[in-house]
Amino acid sequence: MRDSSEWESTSYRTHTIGQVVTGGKNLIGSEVTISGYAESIRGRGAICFLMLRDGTGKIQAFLKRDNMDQENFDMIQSTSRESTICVTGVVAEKRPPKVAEGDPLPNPEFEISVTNATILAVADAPLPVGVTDEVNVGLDVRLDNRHLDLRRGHVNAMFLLRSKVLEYGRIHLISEGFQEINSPKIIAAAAEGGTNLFPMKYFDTDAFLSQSPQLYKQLAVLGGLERVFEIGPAFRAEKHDTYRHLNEFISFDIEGAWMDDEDVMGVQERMINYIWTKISENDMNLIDEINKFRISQQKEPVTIEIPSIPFPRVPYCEAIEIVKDGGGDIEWGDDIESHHCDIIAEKFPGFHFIPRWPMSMKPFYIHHKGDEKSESGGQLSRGFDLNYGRDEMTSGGQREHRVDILEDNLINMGLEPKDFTFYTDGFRYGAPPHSGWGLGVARLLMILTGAGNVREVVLFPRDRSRVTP
Ligand code: AMO
Repeated sequence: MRDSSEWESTSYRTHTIGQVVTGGKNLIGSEVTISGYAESIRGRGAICFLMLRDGTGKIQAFLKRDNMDQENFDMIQSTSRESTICVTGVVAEKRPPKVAEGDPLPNPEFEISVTNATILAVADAPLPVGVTDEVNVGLDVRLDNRHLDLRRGHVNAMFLLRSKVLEYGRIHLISEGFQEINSPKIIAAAAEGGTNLFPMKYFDTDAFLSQSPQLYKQLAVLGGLERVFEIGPAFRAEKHDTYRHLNEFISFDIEGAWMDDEDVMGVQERMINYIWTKISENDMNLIDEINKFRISQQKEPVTIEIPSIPFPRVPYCEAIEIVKDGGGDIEWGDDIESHHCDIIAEKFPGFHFIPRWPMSMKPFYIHHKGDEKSESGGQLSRGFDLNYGRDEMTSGGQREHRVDILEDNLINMGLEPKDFTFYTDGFRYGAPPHSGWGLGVARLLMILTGAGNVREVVLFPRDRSRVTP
């Protein structure tokens, strides 16, 4: 539920339900108008108890046939759950429940003694997804009916938390001098390899949906914007069907001039530390709401432990040794897959960076220093990942700012330099060394909410089988 103490009145309410519930003492005897969803409608004959819920709280409205328009009373008494209703009435203190002698008195609760009420919209019955009942419907049915699923307390709390994560992330980056940008999502060249692009027709030419703001955030920095960030959609035509991949996801990106990989790892860990700190200070009510549901499902509650910084650095070469020692089948030059990450996570269960990947495994824009080689002689790069348990949260790195090497990289990776002149031209007139990263927002939310699937924390997920709602 949201804190609405500062909200102004609107045409449909003088007060939010949250304002009445928390400020009820000062409102006793006053007339208020509130609007909400009918969570339950009880009572027969001449009286009716209506539990109303808005996004800020729940309150009981007490309706008496003799006190109001009788036709309206009858309609409300026979209406369906989740219908929306506007009521006007007087705030009263609810009679407190009996307490045993010596026990503390509960906080006073308030109700509305209704003088006027109207139905704003009638809900169909039955509901395809229960809002307050514990109905066991699968994720697919919930996502098909996301508009109702979102009304459930813990789902609502997850999306509030998501908004908080973005807010705190923004605040932190702005405090470190980053400015927000918006890069185009209709593009002509691939940043992250050409195989997973969604093609589209752009008037008479071919274009694609952007896989990442990568090349544009770099151009912004080359242009002198120094430190930029963007929170925006990225599209990947990947045929993955896993708990952590979507075909459209929100990428939280930064890019900064005069910074190397280590510098931007610092930005990342400070930002994550700040997000966790702020959540533990301000938003434990949301975590409690999520845990109430988790406990009802016999799931472990989530805990918010502020990750201490710096996060461990487990360089790629060391990570490979850890996996091998743990019995994993891996060789230098292989990708570190989830089952390998499980082995690393036994030693490093929280956030940990994996820096210095082989250059051959990183995109063309990643920087390498010629003399940084593995024991077997393989070229190392300034690319890194941030992992948590078995999941990758972030990729990033220092970027190649020397245009001749950048063009060699393109050729070595089978790409056409002429397709990238809009990008490489940006490096021809003086280019600062720069670095950045891209963080998958939904993956971070999986940690905070305990969700086992990114779809839980994405409003309307897009995967191979879902383009609606
Ligand atoms: P990368 O491709 O690793 O790097 O993506 C960055 C982060 O985005 C998230 N992510 C995804 N989340 C959900 N579904 C997907 N299909 C998906 N793909 C990626 C992950 C990942 O770590 N340009 C670089 C970033 C950079 O170097 O600045 C990039 O896009 O959490």
